[in-house]
Amino acid sequence: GAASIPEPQRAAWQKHTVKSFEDQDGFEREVVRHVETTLARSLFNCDEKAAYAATSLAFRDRLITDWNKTQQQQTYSDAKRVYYLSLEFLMGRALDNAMLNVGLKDTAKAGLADLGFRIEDIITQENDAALGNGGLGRLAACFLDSLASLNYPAWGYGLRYRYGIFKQEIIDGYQVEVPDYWLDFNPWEFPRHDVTVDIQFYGNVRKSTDANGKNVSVWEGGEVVQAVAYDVPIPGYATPTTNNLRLWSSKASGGEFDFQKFNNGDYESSVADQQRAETISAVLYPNDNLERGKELRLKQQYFWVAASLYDIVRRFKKSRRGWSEFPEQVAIQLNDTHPTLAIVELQRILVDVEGLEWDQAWTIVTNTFGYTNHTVLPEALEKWPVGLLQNLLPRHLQIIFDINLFFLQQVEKKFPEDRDMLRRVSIVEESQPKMIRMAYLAIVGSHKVNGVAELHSDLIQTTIFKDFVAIYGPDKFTNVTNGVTPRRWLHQANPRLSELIASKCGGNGFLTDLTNLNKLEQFLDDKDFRKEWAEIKYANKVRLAKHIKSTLGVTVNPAALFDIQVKRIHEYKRQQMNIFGVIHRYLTLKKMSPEERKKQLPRVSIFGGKAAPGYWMAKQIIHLINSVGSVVNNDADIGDLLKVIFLEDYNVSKAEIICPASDISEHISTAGTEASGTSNMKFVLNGGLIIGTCDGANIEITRETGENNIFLFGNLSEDVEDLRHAHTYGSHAIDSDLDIVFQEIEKGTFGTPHDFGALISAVRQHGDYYLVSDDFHSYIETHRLVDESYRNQDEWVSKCITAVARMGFFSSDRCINEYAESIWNVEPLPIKE
Ligand code: F55
Repeated sequence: GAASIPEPQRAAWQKHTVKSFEDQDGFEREVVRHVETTLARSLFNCDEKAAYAATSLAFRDRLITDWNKTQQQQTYSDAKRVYYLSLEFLMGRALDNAMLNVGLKDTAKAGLADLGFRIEDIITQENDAALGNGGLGRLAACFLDSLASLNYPAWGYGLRYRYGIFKQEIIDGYQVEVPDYWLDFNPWEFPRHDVTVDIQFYGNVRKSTDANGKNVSVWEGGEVVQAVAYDVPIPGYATPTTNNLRLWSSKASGGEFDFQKFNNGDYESSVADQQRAETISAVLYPNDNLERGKELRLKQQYFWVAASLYDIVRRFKKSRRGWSEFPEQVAIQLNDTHPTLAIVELQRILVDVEGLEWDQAWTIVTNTFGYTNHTVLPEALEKWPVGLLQNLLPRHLQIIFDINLFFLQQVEKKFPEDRDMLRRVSIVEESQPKMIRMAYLAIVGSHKVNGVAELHSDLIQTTIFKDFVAIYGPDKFTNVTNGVTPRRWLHQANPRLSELIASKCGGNGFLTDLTNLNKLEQFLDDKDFRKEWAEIKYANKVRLAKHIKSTLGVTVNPAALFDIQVKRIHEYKRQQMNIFGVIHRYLTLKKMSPEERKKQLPRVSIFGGKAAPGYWMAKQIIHLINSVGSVVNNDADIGDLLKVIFLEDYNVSKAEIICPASDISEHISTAGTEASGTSNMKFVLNGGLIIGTCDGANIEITRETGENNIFLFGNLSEDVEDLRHAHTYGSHAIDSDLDIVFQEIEKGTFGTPHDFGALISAVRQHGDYYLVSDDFHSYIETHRLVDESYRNQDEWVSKCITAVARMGFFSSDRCINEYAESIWNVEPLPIKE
């Protein structure tokens, strides 16, 4: 263990223990100290980057004190810990969040002003930590915030990618990807060069007998890569609890170079080895909801899982408890199937390294893990070719085969003679080549499996995992509806609304118990309150309009209805339907007389989101949106009545500007395809309404906020199968309004028609898998209702306030408490000052 200072010397330590600043004067002193000493600069040489560096170092110092205290008390108390394993943590910026969580943002604002800076200019210097694709990665970040804010002893484990999700540029209407090198200055991470783990790959397995004559497997040979820990403090809101996010970075083992090769003059090969090792944590895979079976991806998964488990087991062993107590000390949550090898790795450690019997080890393993599913899309379900595993992780493949064997024996007992059942549920898919089905392995190796919204949890139990419900019974499966952290997504993103709410709800208590929002309903008829509410929304739209002007040069009218769809671009999310709807609106306006046009409600249609670099259809959608924008935005007949905006490089920090600025946001996935959605929650929380399908969490948002306060449309998930069948086997007449839109595109109104041919033929010729045509009419009709409703501003504002008042359920705090209670069996551990 680490060395500790002997008792007689501790008084000296305590006398000098670091005290962080408490007021403006203290803050300024720390900033100047960091500028002059840490950065070795001066007041003659301090730009905004330096001021950001010094400010974040000042706050970092503050966090460290609480962080150390938290880690000490969590260790000392011996409480059960949660480990959240996620290949993605979409954290965004840390400084603003840290200032608000310790309650010193106003202090910093005044201090920075005194030193000659505007706080917004300083906050925006920070690079986003963009270690994720979309909802799944951002959910992990919200969960860390809630775990700390609720005082749960919890660690996140992930990969320290050198490059996060690519930056998106739009050039001539097309997406261009630019690498995201974000680490040039990152004050929020602490390299722990003393916390390393050697990770083995390849090699082979030798059967042998140990001293007691027991059969054992020895995994030997192959190559070794070193994992180095980087720790990131995660401050809770208004609590000293500061948890840890541990990110692993890969490095060649044996130091900078392989000395032997180096000394032999084999420089090239020694540098190549080093680079190959560092490649493992080099880049985040940019696919959302698509699995592509690349060896490097599998290496990333095992590297991260093996390092994390070694670390977790090492920590457990310090408690000197028996192995059977492992699940009472450790809960591990798998964020999707990406960390499923953790199940196999723990079994390997317990059996091969610690010498436990298979069954005893397996009981420990299954009681330790929980698995969260985030999708039912078949193309997103992870499968790995047996050959790839055989080569990279030979011992793990054997263990998987054994897990499968025992599992199938159990199934066989319960369903004798049901050969087809065995084939269906086997972890090993008997295809050519054979594949390991990671979701099945995750189910078999966990004690709980959850979906992320009610409909989604029902769907997994009745479709993709139906057989497993029959095998294990329904209690193994549960729902935990997603949530978002109100600290970042209300308090930080929308400070004026947060302040107004606080003034009506008796202070900031709603930020830690979001159900307190319900007090707002009492003020529904309060004139001044409503006026301020509307003014705040308007100011947030002005802010977004400025961003649009400065980034795209397009002027939009903040008084227009802002209609926003921002999320990863995917056919199932149906941005194509949205832009077809925009074209329909444009054509309708064009047909009108100038007098008639004057009566129309002005609209700004805003899109944003990245396409996976290899997802050609998604890139076509981006191109169509931009092409429509350049025609519509320059049409003198149309003017302010319609603007079409594609915001470049949608990310967390842009979402913080966008979410507070919507009148309506679009969550229009084909029913049954969007597991939950979480931006729907962020937009409503910020006083915008939703147009959406009966999908994911939209359904629960409707139940909570009332069906008069949401615009639902489209076919239901139970009808999707039949509709698809009818497209393929019946005659498929497409919607007449949609047909008019297609004809206009084909006329060349928005540029070379050929460019958009695939988007049209997906609907006309290829079965319209996402039901764009089936839903188009009700989509257009519902947009008409939106316009109508918006014209009555009194009614509109009432809907918005009512919806916000009823959003309490969608806090990630509620969600984390549900996980803690029904899956992890952990209790909060408040940290003593
Ligand atoms: C990333 C990589 C792979 Cl290999 C597969 C999926 C992803 C990914 O980014 N998935 C994702 O974001 N899923 C989303 O998870 C959210 C949180 O649960 C849901 O709200 C959303 O519906 C779902 O699509």
